Amino acid sequence: MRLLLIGAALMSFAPGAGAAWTTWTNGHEYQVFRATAGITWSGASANAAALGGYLVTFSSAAENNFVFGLANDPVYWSDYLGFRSIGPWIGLIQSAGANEPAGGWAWVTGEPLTYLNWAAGEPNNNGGNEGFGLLWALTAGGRAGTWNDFPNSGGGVDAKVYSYIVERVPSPGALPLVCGVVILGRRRRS
Ligand SMILES: [Ca+2]
Ligand SMILES: [Ca+2]
Repeated sequence: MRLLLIGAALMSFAPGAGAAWTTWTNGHEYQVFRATAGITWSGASANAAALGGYLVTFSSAAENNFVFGLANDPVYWSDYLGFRSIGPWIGLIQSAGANEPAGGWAWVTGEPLTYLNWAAGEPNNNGGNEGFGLLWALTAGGRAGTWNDFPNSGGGVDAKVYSYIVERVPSPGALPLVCGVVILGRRRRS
């Protein structure tokens, strides 16, 4: 029993341990995070890196649909001017000086941006400063897996972004290390 507790304690120090990561068919782990005071794209991206990952990237409709399932909860969404709904930040970014509104978009990982899922009318560079991607629904109180370009700081006082989605590739050495400690402990005991 004591050795099992040691193993559990070690696991609690693993990056992101104790949180609800969900693994998809590609082996990557995904989690939606809330930021109750609001968060910029840059802040969310830094948090993702600190967790050993990156803001989520969508290589296919299947991946987009799977991740939207994780984010399809009202706690991650906020109102935009009473007629749209703001979802979590994703790993889409536009290079400075690109042709507006659709030029220069890329995934933060450098993966090819081949699959596209912009909401109708997006990207539109509304206000002239929208260079960061998030999930966006075209109805008040709605939720959707479609994308919008948005300002880094959100769309003003009444249009903050309160969540973000992190994707990460599990480290192949992490789990065997923990298991090895538990096995070693058992051997000592016997
Ligand atoms: Ca991905
Ligand atoms: Ca936009």
